[in-house]
This record gives sequence, structure tokens and C-alpha cells, in this order.
Amino acid sequence: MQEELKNIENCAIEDIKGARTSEGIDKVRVKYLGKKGELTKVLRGMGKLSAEQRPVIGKIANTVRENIEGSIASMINSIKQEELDDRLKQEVIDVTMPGKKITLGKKHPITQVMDDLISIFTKMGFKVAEGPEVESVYYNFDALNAAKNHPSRDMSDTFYISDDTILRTQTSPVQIRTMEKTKPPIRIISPGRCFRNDTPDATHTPMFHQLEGLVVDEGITLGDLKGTLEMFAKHFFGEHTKIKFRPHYFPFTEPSAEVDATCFKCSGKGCSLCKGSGWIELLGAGMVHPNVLKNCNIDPEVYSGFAFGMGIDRLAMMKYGIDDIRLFFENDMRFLNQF
Ligand code: 2NM
Repeated sequence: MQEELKNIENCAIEDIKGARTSEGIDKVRVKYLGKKGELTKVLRGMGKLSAEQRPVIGKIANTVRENIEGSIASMINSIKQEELDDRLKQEVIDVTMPGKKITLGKKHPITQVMDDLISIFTKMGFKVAEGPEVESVYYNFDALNAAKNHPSRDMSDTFYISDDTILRTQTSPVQIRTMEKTKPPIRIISPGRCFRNDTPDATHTPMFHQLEGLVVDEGITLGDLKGTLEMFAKHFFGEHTKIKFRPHYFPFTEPSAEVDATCFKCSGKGCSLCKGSGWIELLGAGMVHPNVLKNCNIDPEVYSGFAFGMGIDRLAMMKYGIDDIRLFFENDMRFLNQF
């Protein structure tokens, strides 16, 4: 029996040396130490041994089992190490390989101009205000002092969702909402999308972008409006830019004006961009109508304000020399990648 055990140990050690994988070593373990394994079989036969022989053989059998288990454990260790080495070799990263080219996106030209405008006005102390694009007729027209029969209210000019709900035609409702809920001083700009029922052509799309501004406080004058817009024009077009006011009419401001800037391309000499006049139309502006202040529970005897509004798309067209506004919204990457 002693010899048989020694023999089993030798065979087991040989088998273990021959096993090259985790699965192989597991098979060897079952073959010798499993329930029906060879060492197990021998140990079962120990019942037949005499009382003197049993402890002697038992001790040898234990040693054999420990030796087999020990050499299985060390083989498992070295197999694991080999498998890890193999994997590390396979997964090695060649840091000298050229990288994959990442194509970076960029801001849409309209967004670039909008961000420029926001940056100029926030540096002057304005806060950005936002409001819904789906608006009530009250905020878009009534509160802005627009006559009940004003043509801009027409179905042919405004997108109606119901009798009293529309897509905003300008961002002024944001100003109304701000005046309703904030006590002066107020100094806000409202950039955003607007909608008018226009047939698309080179200068119109039914969706376009506006930036409006509003200042309300005690003692605000037309001089404040002029100074603010002059500062804006110099920042946007260059420090030599001049502005001029032409009288105009808006229902929500009185007096009202259209404001022109000297052409940034020819500095006022006259060129194709300004159609020879030396001036380009910049924006509309005026002193907030007392009725508009009253509609927002602001006392026009105490407070006054100015407001202005500009088309962002139009400014972007001028800045980048684009002659058709529709190009901005066709999402042709060959066009957009140029800006
Ligand atoms: C413009 C031109 C002139 C304007 C007026 C107001 C408000 F709400 F204060 F009455 N917001 N925006 C305004 C004034 C807008 O856009 C061409």
C-alpha cells in the first residue's frame, strides 16, 4: 500500500507538470483528489488495514495528499502568471501609434454672433432674461400697446395656435414678464427665437433670432439710450463706428427711432454692403411707452426706460458677408464649416 501511495504521488506530480492550463490542472485534481479519485480510493481501502498499520499508512497518505495539493497550488500560480503575461503581451498599448483624428464641432454662426452680443451687453451690466416661445396674445401684443387692429396681429403675419396663444413674433414679451415681476432698476437683454408667418426669401425665414434690451429706472433718458447703443456699436463693429437716429414708429416706444451705424466695411465712404450710403441699419429703439410701464404696474411718473431690438441673423449676414438668410437654416456642413 505504501508503494501504491508513492506511485500515485509520482504519477500525480507528472500529470501536474504536464497540465498547461487552468482547466487541465482541474482535471488532474479531480483524477487524484476527487470523490472517485485515485488517492481517495486508496484511503477508502484503509478500513481493511490492521490497527498497527493504519496510523502509519494514514500518515503517509496525508503527506501524499499534501504534496499533491501543494504542487497543484504552485502549478496554478505559475499558470495564472503565464496567462497574465500572455494577456499583457496581447493587450500592450503602442503609445507611438498615430491617434484617431477627432473632428471637433463648433458653434453655429448665429450662435457665435448671439454669444458675441451677449458678451458685450453683460459686460455693460445687463442680465440675460428668457421666456417661452409659445406666448399669449396678451404678452406679445396687448401689454405692448399694440392697437387691437394692428396688422402684425393678422393671421397672415403671426402663427396662431389658438385665439389667444401664438408663437412669439419678437422677444418683447420677455421684457413684459420681467417688468411684471421685478422692481426697477431693470437692465436685461432677451436673446432668442421668434416666429413670423413670412414666405422664405433671401432676407426672411419664418423662424429668426432677435436680441432685445430693456433698461428701466428713475431718470433714464434718451441720452442713456444713445450712449448705450453707441458703446455697443463700437464694441461690435469697431471703435471708429458712429451711430445716428432716424425717427420711426413702434407702438411700444415713444419716441421711437431706427438706428444706423457707419458701415464697418467702408467706414462710411460707401460700398456694396451699405449700398453706397455709408450707413447700415443696426436696430430699432425708443423710450418705453408710458402705457407699457402702466401695464406692468410700473409708475411712469416715477420711472422711465429705454428699449431696443435687433435681428441677430441680419447682423450675422453682415458680419460674414452672407447674402441669403436661408443658408443658415439648411444645415449644409459645407456652408456651416466656413465660420
Ligand atoms: C424693438 C424696437 C424698439 C422693445 C420694447 C420693449 C418693451 F417691452 F419694453 F416695451 N421691448 N422691446 C423694442 C423697442 C423692440 O425691436 C425692433
